[in-house]
Amino acid sequence: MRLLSRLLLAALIIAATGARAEDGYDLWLRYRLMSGELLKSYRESAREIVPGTPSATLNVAQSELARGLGGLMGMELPVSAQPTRDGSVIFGTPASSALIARLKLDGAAGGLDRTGNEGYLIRSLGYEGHRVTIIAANADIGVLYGTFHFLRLLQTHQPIEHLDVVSAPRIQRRVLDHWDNLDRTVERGYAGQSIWDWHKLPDYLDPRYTDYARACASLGINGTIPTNVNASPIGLTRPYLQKYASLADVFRPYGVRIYLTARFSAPIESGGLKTADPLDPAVRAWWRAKADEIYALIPDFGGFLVKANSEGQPGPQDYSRTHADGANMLAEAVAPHGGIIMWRAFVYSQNQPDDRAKQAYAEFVPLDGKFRDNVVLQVKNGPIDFQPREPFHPLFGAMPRTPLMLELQITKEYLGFATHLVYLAPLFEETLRSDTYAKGPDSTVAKVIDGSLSGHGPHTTGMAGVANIGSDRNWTGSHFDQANWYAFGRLAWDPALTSADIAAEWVKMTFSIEPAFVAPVVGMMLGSREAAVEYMTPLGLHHQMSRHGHYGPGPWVGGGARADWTSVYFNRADAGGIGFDRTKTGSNAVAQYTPHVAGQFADLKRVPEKYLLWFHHVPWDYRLSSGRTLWDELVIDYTQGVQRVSGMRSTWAGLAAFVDPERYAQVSAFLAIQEKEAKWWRDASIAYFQTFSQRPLPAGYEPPEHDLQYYEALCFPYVPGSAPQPCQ
Ligand code: BDP
Repeated sequence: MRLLSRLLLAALIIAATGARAEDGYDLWLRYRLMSGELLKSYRESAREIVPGTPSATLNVAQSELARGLGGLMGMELPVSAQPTRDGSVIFGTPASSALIARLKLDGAAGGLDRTGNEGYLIRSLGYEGHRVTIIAANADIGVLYGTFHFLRLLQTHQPIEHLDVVSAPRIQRRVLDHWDNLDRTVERGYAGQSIWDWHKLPDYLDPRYTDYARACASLGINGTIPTNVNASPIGLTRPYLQKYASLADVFRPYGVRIYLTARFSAPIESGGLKTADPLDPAVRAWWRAKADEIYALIPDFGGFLVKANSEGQPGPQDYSRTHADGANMLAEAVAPHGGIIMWRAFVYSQNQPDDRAKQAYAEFVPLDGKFRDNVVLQVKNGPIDFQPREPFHPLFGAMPRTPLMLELQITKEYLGFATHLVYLAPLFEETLRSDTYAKGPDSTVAKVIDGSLSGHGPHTTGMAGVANIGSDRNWTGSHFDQANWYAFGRLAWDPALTSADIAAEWVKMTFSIEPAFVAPVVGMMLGSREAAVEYMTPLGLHHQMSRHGHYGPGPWVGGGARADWTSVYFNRADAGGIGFDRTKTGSNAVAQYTPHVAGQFADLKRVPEKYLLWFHHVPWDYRLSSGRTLWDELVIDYTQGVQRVSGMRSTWAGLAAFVDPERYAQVSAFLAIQEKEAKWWRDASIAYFQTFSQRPLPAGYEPPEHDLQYYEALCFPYVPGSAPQPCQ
């Protein structure tokens, strides 16, 4: 009896505090019961829901409102056709809601004229004697986005009595690129298998697909490419098209469109043609028919994403045609249906001896202005490959007559997989704010990709993120990696948001609103990317990871099939110094930037030190702005990276009281892994580079734990995200 009453009491406490086992599945959409004064005021401001004529999307908005408000405020809200009291939440479009139509929300004092197809406004108003909140948009999807915004205000404990929000996305195509294979492996995926259960599709629709679309919509992500850029020709065969069509049906109410990756040689492999030459009439006809077939199944199909003539993929150059010939052929096939082609600029060839960083520019700049209107060039943030830090890609300042979209990597292939806590918004923000000087000062990458610098009228704009999502219960392999999905979506909607604001929002929604928790965790997140740069690739080093699986350090990696897949190619360490000379005396990659930027990068005295070894080969005894030698500074940076991770561990150790035990324990364990691996990166890198510098470590700095042979001998044949590789 006593035991029973104790259990009852425990259950009551759990119900009252909202504490329960958390596995991360709910992401930032947890809607746990609030408490305190604010709850009282929310209960006055949100007392009933007033929908208009239903539609698939408006139904989603309504159930989200009910779920969100109900969860946060612990009550079921009545639904009414008219506002019957103060605290009505009226939502809809002028077409679906007579109330909203009557409120005349356009014109100077209005706002719907500023919200376009996807934007919304949220406003507190007086209506027939009642205080009401309206969530209004021109199209249903805008209402859904506005609904999520409104709920975010409550989740982050903002006042909601006097709202006047107008929001519209700065970028049109906000898409997730999944590098998922048809066998359910995920290239560079660290969160389990692919979430797409191809074998059971199209007949079984895992409820996770709906939850995925809902999470995307909560951020404004409006497109998904479910398959790998290293595409299988099977991916465009009829049975798979039917699978995508069933996914598209699930995603549609959430405003998420499907695009597909296309393998350039598919006309041969699955069409039985002898060639995939883009100028061959039969090939063109095959793609047109394929596009027609897809659109018959998926009327709102977005178009194709193509990786061609890169890393062994087929492409137009196999037939001595240009990237423009290839892209334009596909563009012609989807144009009648309103589709687009996202053609990747990530190309470099093993037959090209020139600096890998220069090759995309060399290929594409001569083609500026030669692409059809419905082609967008998808450019990675930097000229090499999603490294912990890269200067911005020179193409952003060099193709004024071609729409460019930005490609970011959310999955942390080069930043510690799922176990390292590395918040990527500062990396994304660094790229977006980089100034290309394409049209003088303030020609930032953000302005290039949002079209505001366009010299050729309005055009398609876009931002893609390589997804970090998989079948793991927490979606992304770790709790903190959810923040990277979140940050990508928020920045794609508004590239002007700051990493700090996004982090604070996410922490409050995902973990706890307590200031004593939010401040240290946001601090930890904001410093985490710099920590990773320091323990992996300080001072502009890049591409220093181990071969194949990219797990752990490998600055000694050399030889093999191609030089530009090795670390020694990029670090160029020798007795004389370290770094890649990309100035006039070296590869002259600096010349691909506009003169203002090139002048800065080329000048040893003016290059930002974070890019020093990216652009310069520097002697070991070169003095940095700190007054220290390059060698000492390198050692200190590597060490500082490790120390920062230790600092993150101790910060987290003091926060147990704010987090449920499940998530707390996993984050703690992962931080311990990160600390161990950060030390591994530091020690292995110092051990290797010391063989060239032949210098002692600065006083007080510990030598590597093992000798270089130990680190070089480590081998991991089974690494998530890549095919098994036997150890030699
Ligand atoms: C590299 C990845 C490789 C991808 C490639 C790409 O290691 O798996 O296929 O990017 O973006 O970073 O195509």
